[in-house]
Amino acid sequence: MKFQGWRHVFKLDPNKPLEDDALQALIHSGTDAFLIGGTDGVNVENTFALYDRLRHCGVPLALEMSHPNHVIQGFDHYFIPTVLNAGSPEWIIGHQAKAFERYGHQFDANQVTAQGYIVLNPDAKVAHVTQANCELSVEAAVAYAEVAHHLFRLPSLYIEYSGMFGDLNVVEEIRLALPEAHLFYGGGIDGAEAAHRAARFVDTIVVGNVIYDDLQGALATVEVLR
Ligand code: 1GP
Repeated sequence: MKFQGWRHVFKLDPNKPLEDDALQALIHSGTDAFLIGGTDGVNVENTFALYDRLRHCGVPLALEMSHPNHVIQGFDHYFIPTVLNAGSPEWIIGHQAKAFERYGHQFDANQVTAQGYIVLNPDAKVAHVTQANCELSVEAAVAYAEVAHHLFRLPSLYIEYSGMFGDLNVVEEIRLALPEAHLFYGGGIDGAEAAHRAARFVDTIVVGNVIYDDLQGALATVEVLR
């Protein structure tokens, strides 16, 4: 299934340990895809190790290419994030240009998708690393999304609250402004209820940290698919 059809995604961090039993439970959960990515301590070795454990699992695998050194062949899909409200141009276009300089010739354009991130939790690691300006009014957050969709014509947007459950008013306003954009939401989804609340306004919900904190809570989020 192409990413446009994904409703639920588990985001796996190559730098976090995950027992085989837990991985098997996630594989058989019914999720639409695994997104591999993280901010801290991710390198080509741990990314490949996780890919290797998943490559025959039957669930679509996508790599979030947040660093040009971590590209691995074989994924079903590649997302290239650009952090729209980053404080440093490196995270808007610098790393992406480096990735294409090195690997552009290997990419099938149909497998690579830009993800326009709007990072809205100032305490998230990704906010620190990218020096994101998270102090955005609702109107400003909507404007970032509109620029990304209408001017830059990015094929997907990612409303990122990593580590906290976000302000659904912001998410709803972006949805209302851009009914046709493919919206990802991630942040603080820790069970079925949070999954349902976020899924009302976006195409794809992304479930991350809870996998490592409360596996049963993580598995319960797949209920949005039923
Ligand atoms: C992180 O958006 C994802 O990039 C998921 O967020 O880890 O808070 O679930 P959580």
